[in-house]
Formats: sequence, structure tokens, C-alpha cells
Amino acid sequence: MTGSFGSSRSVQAPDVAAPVGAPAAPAGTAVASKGATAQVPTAGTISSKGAAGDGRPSYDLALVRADFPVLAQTVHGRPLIYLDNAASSQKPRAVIEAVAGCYRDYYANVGRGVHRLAQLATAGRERARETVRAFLGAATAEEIVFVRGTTEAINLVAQSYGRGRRTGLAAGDEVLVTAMEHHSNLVPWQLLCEERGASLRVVPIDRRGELDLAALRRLLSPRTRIVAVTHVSNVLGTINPVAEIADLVHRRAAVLLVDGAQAAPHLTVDVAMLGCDFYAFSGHKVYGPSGIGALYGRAELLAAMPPWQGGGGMIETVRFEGTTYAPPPQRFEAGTPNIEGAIGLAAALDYLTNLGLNAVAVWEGRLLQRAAERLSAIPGVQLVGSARERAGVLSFLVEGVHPHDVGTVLDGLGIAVRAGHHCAQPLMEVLELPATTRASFGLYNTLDEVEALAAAVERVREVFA
Ligand code: C6P
Repeated sequence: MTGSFGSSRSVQAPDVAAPVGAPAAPAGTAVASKGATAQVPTAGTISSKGAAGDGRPSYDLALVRADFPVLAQTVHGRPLIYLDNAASSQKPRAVIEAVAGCYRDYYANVGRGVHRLAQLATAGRERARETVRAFLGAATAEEIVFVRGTTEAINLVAQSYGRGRRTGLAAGDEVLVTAMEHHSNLVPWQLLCEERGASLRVVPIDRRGELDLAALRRLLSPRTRIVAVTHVSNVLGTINPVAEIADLVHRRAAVLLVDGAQAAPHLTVDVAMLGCDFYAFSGHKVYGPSGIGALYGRAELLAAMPPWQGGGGMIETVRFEGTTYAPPPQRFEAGTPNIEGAIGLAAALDYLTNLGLNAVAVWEGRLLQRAAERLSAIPGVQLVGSARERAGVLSFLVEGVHPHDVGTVLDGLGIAVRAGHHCAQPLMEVLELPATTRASFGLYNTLDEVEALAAAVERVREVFA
């Protein structure tokens, strides 16, 4: 279902083609996007994926909000309106209690002890792995590696797959990323390319902020070994067509890593249907604890990959002469892990699953659509990004006001948003913007909060008039 965003106002998008990330490319980086047609996307349409016609989600919003203790507070004397969910989301009681319950009732180190608490903690963490498996639609729990978060997951693949005896990159090989990547899905590949003498190539975006699939087709070559794409852009909200991309990538016998940091909170993820080889996400963005996340890796790929960190828990036998390694996923989980984090993550995924990812997606689509309509109707406000398929975030500019000032005024009104480059500096360069203000939505946000956001942005205009 497609709803109108309304028209953009006042601030003109630049007309000139913007090269992607051209200056200061590090050694080993070939910037392939000269002549890319990326421009500041203007407001257009959004697929709200069946957004409800009425003003309520299919779940009880008041009850859900009551599950999140932090939402009850005031900030600067105003009710907190938390619209910084893309940076990190708030935690329901179920998660807080799962973490506290682990510490209170059965905490011990995992995978090592024969005693009762060690067995309980180990079983709790392995149940959590199974919950993540089901959440991602992976075939087996052995395909789920616990990590600190998306950043660590991507570094794991770059450092292990990218350097493996059987899988590693050689001089002349290529890694493809897109112009809308977060630094976490860019810098690990730059490091790898630099080390291996490989090249990093960049798939451009169009003026809506959608991936240029024709350019992707052109850039894919026999030299392409890894393609790393975000599922949802943390700046533009664009949902990338992962299944289509996977098909193109596999025709070239390359592997596809998907950065799911901004997708997992908003979309039903099924790695089998997406057809990707690796999928990474963070617990703290799906209402779970920070310092925990997961990497899905296709079984035969993980099996072929060497360890990336050494230590306890990842070995089979250790002798001074040499060591043999545990099979996946333990091979990639050296040292004492974030035990309570994994258990809290499972509680968060259960919470999301019980509400229904589809219901959440429909409601957030409604919020996003309303916010886009309201903000784009304010003179001097320009939305950044108008992809037809979007989720989660709305970036905008207020004419003549720096995004940090917008964020500061909004904070004074109790509204939490993020202002800055959102750890996507190369994308900002493509957009020819130093920064944006970004409102990002979660399952507990309300239409009243969207109205408050619009009123606050109008207030920004008055303050800086
Ligand atoms: N983006 C934001 O405000 P970590 O920090 O490892 O949990 O996630 C990194 C990451 C990777 N990819 C994407 C698309 C992301 O959005 C993020 C985190 C936050 O946009 C914090 S910078």
C-alpha cells in the first residue's frame, strides 16, 4: 500500500551529480562511483506496508507503553517523547527482568562448569540462541553466533571470511558496498581491502535515496567477492531489496552480507527468504540489552571460516605445538560471553514476536507517514529521503537552522531525536549535507507524539526566525 508523503517545501535539492566518497579514499580503495547521480532526495511516496487506517495499532498501545518504565518520566518538565529509537531503543520490563533474573537466580559462567548454576546459565544462553534462530528464520542454531552487536558481527566476517585460507580475499578482488552504509559496514571492509590489496567499490543511490540496481549490476564482476549492503538505511529509511540483490550477487558467485541493524526492529526478517549469506543485528535496537547481538552465517560458510579471536571456549584441544578449533558457532565466541545479554535479547525478541512484527511494522508505517505529512507541510522543512519502501527513520532539515540546534530545541521540549551525520559521513557527502535531524520510531510511539514533534519543529522555526 502506498501513501503520499506530501510535497517537499522550500529547500531545493542540488542539481549537480555528486560523486560518492571521492576524496581521501584510503589505500586499497577504488571509488567506483564517479558520475553517480545521487542528490538530496526530495519527499515522495512511502510504502507503509498496509498501515492501519485508524489511529491505533492492533495491539494495546497504553499497555505496551506501561511495559517500558523509562517512558513514564518527564524531561525538562515535559513528558518524554522518545524518537531516537534508531540509535537505541528502550527496554520493556520483560527484558529488564530477564537480565535481573539471570543475575539474581542462576548466574554462572557458561560452557565450562558441571555445577547446577553453570548448567542453568548455559542452557539459558543456548535457549536464547534458539530464539534468535527462530527470529531470523535460520535453519539451525549453529548458524547463530553471539557477538557484541552489528559492528562486531561485520568485523568478524571481514576478519575471518575475508582472511580465511579457503575464503579470503586476494589482491585484485573487490568488495562492494553502497553509498548509504553506516561506518560499521564500511570501515571493516576498508581495513580488509587495504590489508589484502583488494578494492572497495561503491554502489550509488538515486535522488530518492534508493539503491541504483542498474549500477549494482554493472559493478558486479568476476572480481567481486563480497557484497555488503544495509537492509534499512539509518539515515534515509530506505529498505533495500535484499532478495533481489542476493540473486544478483550469487550469479557472480560472491557472498552477500546484510547489515540488519535498522531492519530487525521493524521488519520480519527471514534469512532463508532473503537468500543472504550473512545477516547482522544488534540487541539494543530491538528493545534488548546493549553489548549483545547476533551474526547469522550460512552453515557451510561458517564451517569454512577460521577463528578470528583466540581464547577459552573456541577450542577443541590446545597444545603448545598447536590448537584445533571448536565447530561454529563456538569457534567464533572466544572468552566469557555476555551471558545475561543473550538471555535479555531472547526476552526482547519474544516480546516483539508476541506483539507481532507485522503489527509493529504496520503501526510504525503509520507513524512515519503521519510524521512525513506533518513535517513536509511546515514551510522551510525538507525531508531527506523519499524511497518508496521505507522503515523506521525520518531525516529532515529546517532551513537556516543547524540540526544540532534543532535537536537542542526539541530536547528542551522533552523530545529526543538524533542530530548529526549518523555515522554515515560518506552518505552525507553524497547528499551534500553536513548533518540532518532524525526522528526514529518504535513500537511504543503514538500519533500524539508525532503531532508534538511537528509542533516542536514549528517552534524551532519561530525561535530561529
Ligand atoms: N546506528 C544510529 O544512530 P552497533 O553500534 O554495532 O549496535 O550498530 C552499528 C550500526 C550498523 N549499521 C547500521 C545501519 C546502524 O544504524 C548502526 C547503528 C546508530 O544510527 C548508532 S551510530
